[in-house]
Amino acid sequence: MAGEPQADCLFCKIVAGDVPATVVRETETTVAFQDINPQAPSHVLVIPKAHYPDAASLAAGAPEVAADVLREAGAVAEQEKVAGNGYRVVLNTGAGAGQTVFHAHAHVLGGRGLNWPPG
Ligand code: D5M
Repeated sequence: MAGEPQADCLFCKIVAGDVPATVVRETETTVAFQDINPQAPSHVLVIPKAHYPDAASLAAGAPEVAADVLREAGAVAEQEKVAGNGYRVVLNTGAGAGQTVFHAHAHVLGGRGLNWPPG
């Protein structure tokens, strides 16, 4: 069922505490933790605790939680002290766009200049 934990999902295992992560923030509906392969001096992932495969399905199935994820992305940027110089929130959607973990997540990147267009 939409939103239910998936046994084979890495990020569901992080939510459950079965895989370790460096958690920097947590709310009733979200968890934010350090990306294991950082692409910027500050690189944090914000995920919904509920399982949705990508941001679009999250927004369709639980729009209030999608809003929580975006709100937390901003809170992470403030907490990481990267908000002042600008930061980027990335929602890779689909393998062709670089999505490798099919549990919705927002990358929050900052602490360096970020080029446009992205690669
Ligand atoms: O982003 C998936 C991201 O998830 C990618 O930047 C690496 C990160 N990742 C993968 N495994 C872990 C663990 N165990 N802890 C923390 N971060 C992790 P995507 O947009 O799907 O390419």
